[in-house]
Amino acid sequence: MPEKVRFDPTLVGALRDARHVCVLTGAGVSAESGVPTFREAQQGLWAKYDPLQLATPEAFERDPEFVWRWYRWRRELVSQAEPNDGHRALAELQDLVPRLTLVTQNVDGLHQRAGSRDVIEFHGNIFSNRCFARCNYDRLVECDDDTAVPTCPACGAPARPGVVWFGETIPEAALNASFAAAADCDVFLSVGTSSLVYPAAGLGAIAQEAGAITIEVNPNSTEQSEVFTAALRGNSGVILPKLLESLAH
Ligand code: BJW
Repeated sequence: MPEKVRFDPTLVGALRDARHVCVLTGAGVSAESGVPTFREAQQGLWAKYDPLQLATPEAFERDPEFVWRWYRWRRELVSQAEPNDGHRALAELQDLVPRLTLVTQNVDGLHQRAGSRDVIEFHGNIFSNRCFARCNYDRLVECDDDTAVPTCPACGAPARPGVVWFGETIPEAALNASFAAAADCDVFLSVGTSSLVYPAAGLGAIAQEAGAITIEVNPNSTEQSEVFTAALRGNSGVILPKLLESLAH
């Protein structure tokens, strides 16, 4: 990435004049904080496991202890990670436009730690425990008790991480707010997501159909690249701060 980057003036103008910006983020935005993405090479101990086989209710039913070990490893990793320039640029953007809705598929809380407000956590939060028997218990845990499989304090059933697994529905409030924001915004940014997992991957098309300028920020092309008005190729920790800089000129 050269020092001086020139973005298409139409895109910069659209962002500068936007009434409502909607941003969808994925694992790529946390990659520069050292949090591994899903569909790229995984690190260390878990390199030989497919995360997609672990993020399902069936995997939890089969071997809850094993699934908990994976989530505890990730909780530890995320606790030690710090927000990066991409997270910080999005937090800053919130104060530069009249309205910004930030929808994240990430469960790591790094946007909030960077200063973003009212973040919509589409796939939940890794630091919460939820009842696997669906008694509605769902709380952030202040300290992990390290029991192999913790129990729900409300009903005694096994507790699970408070995230959304494959085949599970998205929390209703998060889903409705995200769909409404995508349909209402005039600029939509899709940042660091492979755009493979629905319904989150459908938000860009909703925005596009509603007439928004849609921009993908990703070093690689995705299944949805064609849907977007424009692609900014590069790491979000580099592209987003430069995009913000260009707003000022
Ligand atoms: C960088 C970078 C840098 C790297 N800077 N970028 C319609 C069609 C087909 C299927 C379905 C459909 N509707 C529903 C489905 C089924 C399913 C689905 O989508 N399957 C597909 C795989 C085909 N969806 C569901 O089951 C969802 N539920 C649902 O729809 O309920 C209704 C329903 C129920 C039953 C039947 C049918 C409908 C739930 C999805 C839950 C996803 N959960 C996970 C795990 C969360 C918990 C956890 O963290 O453990 O969410 S899976 C995983 O994927 C995680 C992520 O949020 C999600 C998306 O991944 P993401 O963020 O895009 O990461 P990657 O790794 O894929 O990509 C990283 C990107 O970053 C890459 O592009 C890199 O290039 C880029 N990158 N470095 C910027 N520095």
